[in-house]
Amino acid sequence: MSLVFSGIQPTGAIHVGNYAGAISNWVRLQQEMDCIFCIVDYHSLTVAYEAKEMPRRVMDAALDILACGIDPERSRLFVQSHVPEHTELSWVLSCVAPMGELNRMTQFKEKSERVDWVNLGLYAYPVLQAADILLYKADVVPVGEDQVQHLEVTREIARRFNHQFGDTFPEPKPRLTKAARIMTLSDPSRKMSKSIEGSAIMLTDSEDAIRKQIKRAVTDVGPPAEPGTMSPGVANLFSLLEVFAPIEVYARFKGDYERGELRYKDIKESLTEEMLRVLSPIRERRRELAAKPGEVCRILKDSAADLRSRARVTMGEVREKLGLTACQ
Ligand code: AQP
Repeated sequence: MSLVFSGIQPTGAIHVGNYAGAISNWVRLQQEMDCIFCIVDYHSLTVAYEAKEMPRRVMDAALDILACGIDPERSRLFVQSHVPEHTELSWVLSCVAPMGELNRMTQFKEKSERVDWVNLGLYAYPVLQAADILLYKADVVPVGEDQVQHLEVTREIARRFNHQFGDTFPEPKPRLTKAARIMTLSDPSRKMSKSIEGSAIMLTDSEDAIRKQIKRAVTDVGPPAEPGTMSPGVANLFSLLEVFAPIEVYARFKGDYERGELRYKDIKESLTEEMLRVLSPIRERRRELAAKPGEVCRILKDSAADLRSRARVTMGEVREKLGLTACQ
């Protein structure tokens, strides 16, 4: 059976882009595959943050993910730093990771432009991500489009390790949703992102805030890049509609668009209602879970205990292959 691994950073509240591009897929995949989901707190150390805020951020991410429908009876949900083998494998993999590939990473380039000085962790981010995935020998990785380039690095690292030390790791494949890249509603040229203030609809935003953001969504930004193509703002509304609305609603608006009869006001109103319909039970579940933080911690700790034993098996094999066996 395929093994799924995916992660999310505790860098802020989860937004509808994370839901559309990744978490909605996690919820679907857990019905048919063995799934491991991770709150990647080590990754989030690569950008500035307040240490005293971290426990709350991790808890918020866990609440959001569980409220979206991740079932702890079916899937493992854990915190990356609870399984220290992630960083151990990351060092090993950094010794086979090609710097030429890492130098090309778009996310590194974009994130380094936003800071005064660049830390090594931000550069090595894809190597730690490779360790996250390969530690469990996962073969399916549901992610948004922005992570596909990083996953290619994981595949390259797996190939190089296998070539140098013998067959050990599978080459994991990305699994994208139809809405793999949701853009900022007020600026459809930029990816919706947690760390860019005001760029996202958060799962926990009030109904009023969601209504206002969708109402103000940019639809026309001059003529389309190519005649006959949808403008980026309208394409973004359709991507969101595809995730949040039943297929008939999506098809009806697509038909309107093709006949030149699409009214932006109508698609925005419909998207608002459909999004609220999906998000309101998620918000309700989140409120219930937030009242039981002990139970949420138990889920995270039980998963970590189970995964730590799997991680130790892989690290035993890796140490053996590397010859780190003296005096054992
Ligand atoms: N705009 C997006 N559209 C579709 N998918 C997205 N993802 C992120 N943004 C979008 C996917 O969500 C998963 C978790 O993302 P992450 O938190 O690990 O890191 P990220 O890609 O860096 O997400 P953000 O929101 O942009 O966070 P910050 O601002 O902290 O960097 C991933 O599968 C990602 O592809």
